[in-house]
Amino acid sequence: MMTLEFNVPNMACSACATTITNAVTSIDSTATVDADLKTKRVKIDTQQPEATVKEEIVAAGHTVT
Ligand SMILES: [Cu+2]
Repeated sequence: MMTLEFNVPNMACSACATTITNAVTSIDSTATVDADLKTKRVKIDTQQPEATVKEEIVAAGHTVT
């Protein structure tokens, strides 16, 4: 298990956070996602590699920086 941290600047509301959470858990059902709407940061505990998780969030329509 590894903790990743991403900036997702266009994450605006809890629906965005849910979209991101669902995207991540679709590739890793054991992942935990902690999205902070104020700081636009998403913390993810996952076994998937960083690039894979990033791709999945981008595919869900969000920009990752
Ligand atoms: Cu939203």
